[in-house]
Amino acid sequence: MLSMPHLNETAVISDIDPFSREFLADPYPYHEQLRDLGPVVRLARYDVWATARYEQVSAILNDWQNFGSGGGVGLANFHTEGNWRPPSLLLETDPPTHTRARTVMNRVLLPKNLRDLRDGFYRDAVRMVDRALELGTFDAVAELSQPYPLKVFPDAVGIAADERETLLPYGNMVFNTMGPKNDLYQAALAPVDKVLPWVMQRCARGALRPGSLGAEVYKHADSGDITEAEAALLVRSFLSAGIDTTVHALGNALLCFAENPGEWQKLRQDPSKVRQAFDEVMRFEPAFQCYFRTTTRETEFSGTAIGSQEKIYISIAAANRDPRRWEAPERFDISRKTAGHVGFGTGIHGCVGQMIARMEIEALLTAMLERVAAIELAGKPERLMHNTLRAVSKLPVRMTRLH
Ligand code: OVM
Repeated sequence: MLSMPHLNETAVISDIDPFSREFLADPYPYHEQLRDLGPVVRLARYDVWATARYEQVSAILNDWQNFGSGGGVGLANFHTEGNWRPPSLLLETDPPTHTRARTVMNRVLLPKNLRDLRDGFYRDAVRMVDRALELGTFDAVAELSQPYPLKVFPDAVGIAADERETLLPYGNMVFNTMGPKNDLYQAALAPVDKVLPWVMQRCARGALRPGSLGAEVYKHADSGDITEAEAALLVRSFLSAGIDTTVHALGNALLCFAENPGEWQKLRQDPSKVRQAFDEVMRFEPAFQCYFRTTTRETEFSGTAIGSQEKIYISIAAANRDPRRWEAPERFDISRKTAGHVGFGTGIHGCVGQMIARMEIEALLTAMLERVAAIELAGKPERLMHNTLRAVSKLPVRMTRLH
């Protein structure tokens, strides 16, 4: 099979550039083109494979044996070129190394370790929502979607309160450098010499509050499950994966409700649907839109022969709006059945932090549901230009307080 060259005659070559300004500004028409070109497409611009259909995206994410993460989950192949940081022990590894790291993180993030965080998350949410409501009209990114996760999540991880804003250029670096070495990549990487040492200092055992999630990771170093250096890397994964994702998921949630006021009213009528509503945000507008896998060997995929050590671009956002899978995918509808969306990924690398992310977003939305009668846009939202994240950088809104 693998040596049959005719297999590749069916693979469509496209000149779509998923990291061009035009694509990033409005990806959805391009997603449709990519999906319609075929189950797997060759991107001429980067000489990589791409898939945008739900069936293929979920198949690849559930096949770590053929589609590995050890080569990194960006465009660059770590096996042939270096990277600006030591690889993540979690994101950028395959079994058995991944399994060992994931088992530790699964234990640290067990519901019993997260339960006690809920009240604090809710108190901070109430405080920030009340402050925003006093403003009435405000930038929801500056007042809510940035400061809220930046307060509650690092508190939970256990790092000191000073200089936390450094986590924003760090996250920007982590996610933008998954793209090609364009201007977005270069600008994000510029502060690396200042930012990366700061992050690693904050991951040290002695820098973490006793009883925190970070300290829990180090307990697994004490028991010999992982080394001290591996514990630091796993704490780094919290700081890498836990800020931008939640900041932008919250921004996207607020944008969805500001643009679909009827859905906010629907949710107000039944606030117990808040979890379901957030899943629809994650389907409709996943913050982490795309990433890559690297083939570990020659493989046949959807009728196309793919060589070993080849990169494949995976569009989460396109899969989540594939009309082959979803009814009226362009409609933001908090009542729909969202099960199966890939906004948190799927398979062995599926988001390990989703419980804590959900707790954060649900606490903030719940505080809002108790206080906010209506949300409306008070100006034009500004889009963040970013290689892999879809988000707003500015979201002018007016929120009306419930009496
Ligand atoms: C990590 C990491 C970084 C970015 C994202 C992510 C979505 C993990 O360093 O482990 O998961």
